[in-house]
Amino acid sequence: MDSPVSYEAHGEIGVIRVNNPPVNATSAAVRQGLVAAADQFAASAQKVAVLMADGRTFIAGADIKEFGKPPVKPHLPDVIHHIEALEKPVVCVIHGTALGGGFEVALGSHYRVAVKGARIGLPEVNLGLIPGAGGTQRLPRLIGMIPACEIFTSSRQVGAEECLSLGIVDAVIDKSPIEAGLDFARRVLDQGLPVRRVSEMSVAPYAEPDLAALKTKVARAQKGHVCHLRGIDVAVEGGELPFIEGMKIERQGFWDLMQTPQRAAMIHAFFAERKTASLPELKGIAPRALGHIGVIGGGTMGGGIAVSCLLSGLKVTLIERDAEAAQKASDGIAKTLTDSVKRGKLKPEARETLLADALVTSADYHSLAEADLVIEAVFETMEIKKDVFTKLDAVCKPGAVLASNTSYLDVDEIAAMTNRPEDVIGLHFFSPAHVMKLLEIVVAAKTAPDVVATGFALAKALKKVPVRAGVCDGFIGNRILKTYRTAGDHMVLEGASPFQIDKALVDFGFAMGPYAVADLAGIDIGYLTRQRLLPGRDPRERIGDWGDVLYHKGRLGRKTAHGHYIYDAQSPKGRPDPEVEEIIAAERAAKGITPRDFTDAEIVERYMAAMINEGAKVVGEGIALRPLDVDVTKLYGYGFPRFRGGPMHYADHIGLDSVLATINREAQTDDFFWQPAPLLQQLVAEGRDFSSLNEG
Ligand code: 3H9
Repeated sequence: MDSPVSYEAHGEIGVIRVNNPPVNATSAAVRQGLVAAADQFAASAQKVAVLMADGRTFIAGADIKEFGKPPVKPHLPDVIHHIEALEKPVVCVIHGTALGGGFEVALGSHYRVAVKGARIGLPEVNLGLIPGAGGTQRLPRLIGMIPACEIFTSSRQVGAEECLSLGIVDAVIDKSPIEAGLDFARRVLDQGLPVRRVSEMSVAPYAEPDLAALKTKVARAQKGHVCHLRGIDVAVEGGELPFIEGMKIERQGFWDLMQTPQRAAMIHAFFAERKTASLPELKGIAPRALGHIGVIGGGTMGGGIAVSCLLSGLKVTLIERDAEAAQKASDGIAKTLTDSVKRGKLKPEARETLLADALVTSADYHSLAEADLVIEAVFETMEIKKDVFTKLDAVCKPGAVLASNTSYLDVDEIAAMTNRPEDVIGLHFFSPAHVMKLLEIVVAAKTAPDVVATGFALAKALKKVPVRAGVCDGFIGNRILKTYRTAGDHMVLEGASPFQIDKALVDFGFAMGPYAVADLAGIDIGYLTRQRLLPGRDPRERIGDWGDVLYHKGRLGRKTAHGHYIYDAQSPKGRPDPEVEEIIAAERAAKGITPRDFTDAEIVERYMAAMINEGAKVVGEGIALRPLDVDVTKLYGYGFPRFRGGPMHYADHIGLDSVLATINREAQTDDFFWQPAPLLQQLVAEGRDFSSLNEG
C-alpha cells in the first residue's frame, strides 16, 4: 500500500507531504511515513525541508481511533524527536488546523509558518488527556509557562496572527501551503538559518502567583475533570528538568490518563456526536432548499431560532399575531444581535445588514409564501399548534417544510391538520436557541425522507448537533427528563431535600441539579405539565404536590426571585429557602411519610438508574436509534457531564447488571414506577452492554 507520506525534491528544497484524509491524523502509517521521509531528506542533497499536509487541514492530531488499543510503534514523540534531531532545517507549514499531535509535529520542526487563517491548538483535554507528544514540554519552552498552560488547559484554537505575536510561528504567509513553505525555505537558504530545536530552549522565568491564579481558574472551570491540572503539573515539573526527563513525566501523565474512565467517556462523546448526524436512511437523499426560513412566534424560543438562522446567513421571516408583537419580536432580535456584537461574535456592520436585509417581521401569514422551511414556536398547546398548521397549509408553497418546535406534543396529530403530512417534521430547539447546540429532529409517521434530510441540513447550517427522535410524549430528551425528575421527587417525598439532591448531582458533574433547573425554566412549566397529564394519571403514580404549592404562592423560580431557592443581591445564584423544606415537610406529614436520610451516593444511584432505564426504553421502542443518540441528547441539551460520556455510556461503565439490580431493588417498594426496560433485561441476560448497539 502507498505510504500516506511522500518525499519530493524541489531543487535544494525537499518537501515532506502528509496525505491522510480526512484530517491527516497521525495514524501508524503516517508515523512510519514521517520517519522514512525524514531519513530520505537526511540522506538527500536537499538542504532544507518543508513539512506540509495535503487537503483541507494540516495534521489534526493523533488518530483517536487508535486510543484504548495496544500502541503501535513508532510512537509519535519518537517520530517528532527524529524530525527535530535532523541536522538540516525543517520548515513546517500549517494550514487549516494543527491540533494536538499535529501541532506537536510543528513544534518539533525547526521553523513554523502559518498560512493566513490557520489555527493551532492542543485540544487533548477535550478527550480527557494531556498533550502526549511534547506539547506540555516544548510549548512552555517556546512561549513561556503561563501562556502555554493557558492554551492546553483551555483547548482553544489560536489564530495565525496571535501565534505570530506569541512567537509560536515565525511568519504568516498569505499563499497556498506549498508556496508558503517554499518561500520560507528559500529564506532559510538565503539567510543561512540554522537548525533551531525548541527542546534545547529553557523555560523563561514566570511569576508563581500567576501560575497559582491560572490553576485556581482552571480548577473552578473544569470541576470534576482530572486531566487539566495534571497537565499543568506535568508542564511545570518537566519544565524544571532537562527536556528528555520532562518528556518522561509527560509520557507518564499521558498514559495514566489514557487508563481513566474519563478518557473513555470523552472519546465516546467525540465519536457519538459525529455519528448522530450520519444516518443510513439518509444516504443519497438530497435535502430540500433552506435559504429562507419562516418562524412563527417571536418569544424567547422563536426569537432565538430567528437569531440562530440569521447568524448562519439564512433569510428569516418572522410572524407574530399583530403589528405590535411583530415590532417587539424585531426589537428582541436586534437586542440579541447587539449582544453578539458586544461579545465579538458579530461585526457591527454585519448586524445592520442582517436586520435590514435578512429579517422581515410581519403579522400576515401570507408573508411566508416564499419560505422554504417554516418553524412554528408558539404556545405549547395542541389547539394553537393545530390552528397554526392549518394556516401554514393554506399559505406555504408546495414542497415547503413545515416544522414544529414542540417539546413533547404528538407531531403526527399536528401533521394531520395539513394536506401534506409528508412535509411535516418536529424540530425541537433548546433555549436559548441561538446558544444551545442540540436539535432533536422528530420524524413523524409520514415525514418524507428528504424532509428528514432537510432537518439535518438545517442543523449543519446552524452548527447544531442533530439527534433523530421518534414521536412520543417528550421525544428523547424531555421524556427521559420527566422520569429522572420523578425519581428525584420520590426521594424528596421520602426524606431528601431538593437542595441535597441538587448538590449530589452537581458533585456528580451535572451543570445544575433538577430543582435549580426547575427554577430557571419556571415552576409554572412543571405545574402546567402536571395539569396536562392529570387526566391520564394512574392512581399508583407517586407525585409530589409541593411544586403546585410553590406555583400557587407565585413562586415561579428565578423570574419571581423565589422558587426552590431565593435569588437576591445576597445570593444571585440562589440560596436554599427553608420555607420550601417546611412546605415539603407538611406534605410528608399529610401523606403519613416518615422521612429518612439519604446519602449522596444513594441519590446518584437512584437518579441515574431511572435515567438509564428510561433511556433503554426509548432505544428499545425505536424513539432513539441507538444508545449513543440518548447520550448526545443528554450531553448537549441537559447538562450531563461530558466526562461521564452520557447516561448509556455511564451505564456500561458501572455495569448494566448493577443498574438492573438497583431497579429491581426499588421495584420492591414501587413496582409501578420501577419497571425494568425489556432491552436492559435482555442485554444483561446476554452479557452485552449498550455500546454493542452503537456499532454500524
Ligand atoms: C492527540 O493528538 C494526542 C497527542 O497529543 C499525543 C499522541 C501520542 N483521529 O470533525 P469532523 C474524523 S489527541 C481520527 O466531522 P470538521 C472524524 O471522526 C487528538 N479521526 O470535521 C470524522 O470522521 P467521519 C487531538 C478523526 O471539519 C472526520 O474526521 N486532536 C480525528 O468539522 C471529519 O471530522 C483533536 O482532538 C482524529 N484526530 O472538523 C482534533 N479528527 O467523517 C479532533 C477528526 O467518519 N478533531 N476525525 O465522521 C477535530 O477537532 C475536528 O475533526 C477538526 C475538523 C477541527 C479537525
